[in-house]
Amino acid sequence: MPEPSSFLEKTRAVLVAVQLPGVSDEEQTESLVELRRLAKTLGLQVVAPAVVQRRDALDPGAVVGAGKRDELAQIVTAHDVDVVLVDHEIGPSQARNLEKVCGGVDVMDRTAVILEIFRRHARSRAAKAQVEIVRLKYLAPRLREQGKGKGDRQRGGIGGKGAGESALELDRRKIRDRIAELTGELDALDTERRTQRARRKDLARAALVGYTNAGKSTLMRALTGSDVLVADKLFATLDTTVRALDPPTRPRILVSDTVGFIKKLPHDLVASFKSTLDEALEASLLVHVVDASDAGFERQLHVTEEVLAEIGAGDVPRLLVFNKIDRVADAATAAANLTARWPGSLVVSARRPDDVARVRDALVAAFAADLEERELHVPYDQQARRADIFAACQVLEERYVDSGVIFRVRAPRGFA
Ligand SMILES: Nc1nc2c(ncn2[C@@H]2O[C@H](COP(=O)(O)OP(=O)(O)OP(=O)(O)O)[C@@H](O)[C@H]2O)c(=O)[nH]1
Ligand SMILES: [Mg+2]
Repeated sequence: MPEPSSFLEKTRAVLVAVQLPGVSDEEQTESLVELRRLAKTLGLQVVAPAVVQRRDALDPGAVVGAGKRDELAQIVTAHDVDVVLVDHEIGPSQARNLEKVCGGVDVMDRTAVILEIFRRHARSRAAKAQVEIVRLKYLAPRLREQGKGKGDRQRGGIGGKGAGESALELDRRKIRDRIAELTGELDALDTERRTQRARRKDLARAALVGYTNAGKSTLMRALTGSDVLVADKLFATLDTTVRALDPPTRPRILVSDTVGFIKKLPHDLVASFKSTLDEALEASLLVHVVDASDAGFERQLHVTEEVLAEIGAGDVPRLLVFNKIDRVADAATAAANLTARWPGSLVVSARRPDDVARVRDALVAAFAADLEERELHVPYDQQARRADIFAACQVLEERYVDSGVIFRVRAPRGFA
């Protein structure tokens, strides 16, 4: 399989899927709608109807069978297709086979599509390094000798970095060296991040999590007055951003915006984003945002829950927020059904200030319930602690005694 960067100048795509047993027609359709949106996020135009084949299993050799092979070859020629997108992760030989069937045009699997989006959207050094590591691991077994197929022209470099090396110039040993170098870079960044996180340890923290495009960043903006990126793209956000609720609350509540999830998320990618998501894992409340206007929202909700469990956040308390209700027909009935089915959830539009205020109130209430009344004694020579107390607690009373100040507070559980 050629390296994803070589698709940058291609625009005309066709989708291929193998419908396996246990996958309903509805689910198959949703999956293809999603792949189409992934393609659109990359600037690819899907020019023909998808080719869907029912099979008992994904064949390790040929992805499509004899009949569909001709159909696909015809579509590729008739629509002048540049790239075939497969709705599964496929191996190098499957890809080569499919390329042959399609007269040499490039083949890109779901993982490659997602990796390319991540590569383009990565902004911070950490995100760039994480994505590059996963890409290198993905590419290593797929490297081919030069000049074998249409997709092997040397363009773009791994990770789009200025090094000017293409995947083909880098042999596997060089790839290993580069991965080691990037891992070292990440470790250094991690130390930095840990220090920052330690400083926030005692504060009330909530994290916005959910399927990609659910509206996490939109809600983040509305809740905190920050200017995080909002875009009708999949995986617009790759970095975790942390901001306090604004207008401020006592105690201060920090909210983090995080990378979105998607089904069939490559495993390495999940692992690499674990460090980014650690931020979220330390939160005492996860605000799970769901796009209620998406036909597949229920499946998306489950995928998110599965990934959360996978990264070790299965037990963190949740606030379930169904978003984009403004886009749902007969919103009142839909909202009633959602709250009946998921008691304690909120149904909102992140675009409506009143709804955002309800989310805010729910956050404040969740943390208030978690506060315990205590007395803290702070000696006069440790008055620097005063700012920490005011940031993290509701201060009910301040008494001056000989040895220092006694604060009667409502503090988050475990506040030191
Ligand atoms: N109609 C409507 N659109 C919304 C709402 N919330 C978000 N959107 C739109 O949905 C798209 C995705 O919103 P984001 O906030 O970027 O979604 P996200 O969950 O951060 O997505 P990723 O960062 O890609 O995971 C944008 O075009 C938003 O304007 C809403 O309540 N109603
Ligand atoms: Mg976002």
